[in-house]
Amino acid sequence: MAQSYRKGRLGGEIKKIISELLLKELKDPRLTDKMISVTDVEVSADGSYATVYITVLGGSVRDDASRNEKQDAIDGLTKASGFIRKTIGRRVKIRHVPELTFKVDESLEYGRHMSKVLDSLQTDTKEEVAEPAQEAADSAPADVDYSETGEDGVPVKDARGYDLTEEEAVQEFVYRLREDGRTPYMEKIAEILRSVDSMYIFPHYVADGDAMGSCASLCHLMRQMGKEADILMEDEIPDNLQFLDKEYVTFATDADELPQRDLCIALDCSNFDRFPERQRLFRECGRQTACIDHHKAFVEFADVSLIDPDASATAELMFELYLYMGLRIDVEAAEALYAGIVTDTGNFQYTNTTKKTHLITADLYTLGIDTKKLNIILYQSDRPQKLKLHAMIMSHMRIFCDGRASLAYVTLDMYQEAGAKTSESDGINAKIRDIKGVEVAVFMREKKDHEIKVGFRSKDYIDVAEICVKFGGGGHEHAAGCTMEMTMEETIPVIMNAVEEALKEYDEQHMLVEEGTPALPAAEAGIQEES
Ligand SMILES: [Mn+2]
Repeated sequence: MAQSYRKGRLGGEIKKIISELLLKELKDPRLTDKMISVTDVEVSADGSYATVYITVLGGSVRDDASRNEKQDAIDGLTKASGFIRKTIGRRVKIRHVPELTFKVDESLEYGRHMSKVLDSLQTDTKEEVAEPAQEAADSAPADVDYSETGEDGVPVKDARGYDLTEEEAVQEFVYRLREDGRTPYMEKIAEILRSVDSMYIFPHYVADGDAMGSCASLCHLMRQMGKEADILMEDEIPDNLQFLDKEYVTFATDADELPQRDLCIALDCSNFDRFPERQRLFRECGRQTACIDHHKAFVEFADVSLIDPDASATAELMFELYLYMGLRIDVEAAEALYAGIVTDTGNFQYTNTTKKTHLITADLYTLGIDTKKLNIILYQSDRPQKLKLHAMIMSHMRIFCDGRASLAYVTLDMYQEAGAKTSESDGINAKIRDIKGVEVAVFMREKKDHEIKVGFRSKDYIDVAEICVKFGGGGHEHAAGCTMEMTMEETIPVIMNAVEEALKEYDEQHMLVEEGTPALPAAEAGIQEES
């Protein structure tokens, strides 16, 4: 164990030195024209060679241009390896500087993680391994760490640089946080969260699982750190998310009623209109403001923002932030994050779901979440009133554009007649998108007189955010929305036209119409089968 710790330390030193050289000294254009991060350095058992793992920011593994970018980076580093080794020799006092091999860190996280776990288990069964004298001297600081940890746990420095006991090391997370373009923003937010003593946390209105889950996890962890933290809301918590509120939520819209705190932080809010009744609170009740979000159409509104449009959910990004901060994520925080991820990905069905989403979810299992309990609360606890409302909505649903579009709506009268809450119309949009052959689904909700919220979902090839932008809204490729200041009757034809146009435009671009074949005949057939 001692040996792997020292190797880890040398690897860490090498990682630091190469990262610095990449920033300042290495001038090869193959290294300066892109963002290269060193993710890990593995030193062989005898210290004679080291594998340096790098990532090159931008592009995907599959596309050939980015493959060349990566090979370029490897070539550039290999050419500079003499200079790099000399610098390492100067900075770290070791007899022999390892030979360096550079590799692109692609998708081997899990495999490398497992081999590390196995290594640690094997070393564990052996008695102390004999060490070269120089290295033993090199490891002196490690001994200090040993005495501080007490007799039970032999400390292991993990990839993120904090101490784990042996038992915890075996349980180490599958997902490993890496340095990338988000890191400076993560650092800024982390610094703020560490330094403040008090905060208000803002989910968006009509809160969903991601907004509530992200906010609850943050509120819980901040309170555990001894900080004053509360979630401020302006409307009801949906029934199936109430379990997340462990006396965290205060309903407030009046800025004069609340004392000032160090920070107001909004989670899962893509713009300033996502909490209309609490805008003054956000501006006036915090000495500074921050935001963490994952929406593509994010519009800046806080002093500091951490935005990752590739994250499936804000909760996913929150998990990474907690890792970055070295916070202990307990089972309560993990369950809140699970609620966020599982709802924002439509149970891992939406295209925002990535390998990372699954790795992080796997880690939430490691932390002990009770998925059976959570899934019953989240998905199997509907009120009969909700079903009555859905029946009313579905009875008015229309299919248009030859079965490629669907539309449904709900009015204030319908809520009242069914005895249902506003949040109980959630899920309709996905349901009417799930019809076979439907590409675009529109769900319209009367919020008040002359204010209609229009939600769009698409399945495959239509970018619904583009449609919404025309009406002053926005969102993601497959999920977007806008607000129309008209009556329901007026809104319906306007939106149907916009959808029709988007589909027509797509067909024209893809020559489906010009070739004289009906657009997607299967779609039409699909609808007929259903009826
Ligand atoms: Mn979200």
